[in-house]
Amino acid sequence: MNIFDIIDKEITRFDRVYILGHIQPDGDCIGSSLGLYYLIKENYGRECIVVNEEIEKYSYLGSWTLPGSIDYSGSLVIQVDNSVRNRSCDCSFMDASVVIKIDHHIVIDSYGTYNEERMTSSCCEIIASDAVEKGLKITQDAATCLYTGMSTDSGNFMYSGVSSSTLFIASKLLETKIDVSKFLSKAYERNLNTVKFIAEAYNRMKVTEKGVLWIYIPQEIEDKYSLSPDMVSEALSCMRNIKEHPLYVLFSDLFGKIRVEFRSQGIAVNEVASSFGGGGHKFASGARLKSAEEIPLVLDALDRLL
Ligand SMILES: [Mn+2]
Repeated sequence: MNIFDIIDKEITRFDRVYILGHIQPDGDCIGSSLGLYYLIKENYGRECIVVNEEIEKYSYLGSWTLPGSIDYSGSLVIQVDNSVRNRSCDCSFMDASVVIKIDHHIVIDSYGTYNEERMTSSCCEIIASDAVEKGLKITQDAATCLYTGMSTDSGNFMYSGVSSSTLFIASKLLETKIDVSKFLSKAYERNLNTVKFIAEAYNRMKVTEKGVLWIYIPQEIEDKYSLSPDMVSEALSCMRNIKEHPLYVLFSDLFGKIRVEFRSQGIAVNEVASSFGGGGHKFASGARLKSAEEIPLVLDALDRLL
């Protein structure tokens, strides 16, 4: 079903409409929540409230409210780019009267009243594609947000999942005459501190017996470079596209737990991720471990895939 048919049907029934992203927001999370905000504002004349955690990198796309003190009861919530309910930026969203889930991850928790779950390369692609199909007016603000998410979630249209319709939809966004090189340079820029951290991450890279590449970033390194969680993930770039090593994993300390980010070229990693309580995509998944002592267990499970 086109998401705007659902929004058409539900939006007039509620005084308050919230659009929420997931924890540790990325370009697709911010792009899809703000992109949808601009589309609804332009085409339905309604002001939604966007709720997301803070991330400075994408602040050029617009502004939003921080989670924490919102009472969702009696409201409509549109939850974007978030596969499972407890990864929402504000878990109390389940108090809402109606929840519309719009997501592109492997389905493990259809928590919405409506669940639009499609295996596209980004959540922004779902929103942009349905807006194009419905003939909605797409402003430059909306197009900038949606193109940012489509680009950042697909490795700038390089990863598997990019289809002919991905590029068709991207070309529709370009018809609004947005200046892609200008705003994407902000999405992809790094500061010197991050580059110095990446140099250190290269030095910490290890390889298992079967050839799984891995890096562990402990808290003291995060403190040394004052890293936010999204900056820690930059260490994945050290291990990407290494010919002999299609499978790689990044471990990092996060709020007393170990964050695990699995990546691969052509080897499904999502089942290993879900066996450790995580999830995500076939070739890009995540999980959380209770302690660093579980790292060897994850590496053993990955070795068995090779
Ligand atoms: Mn996404």
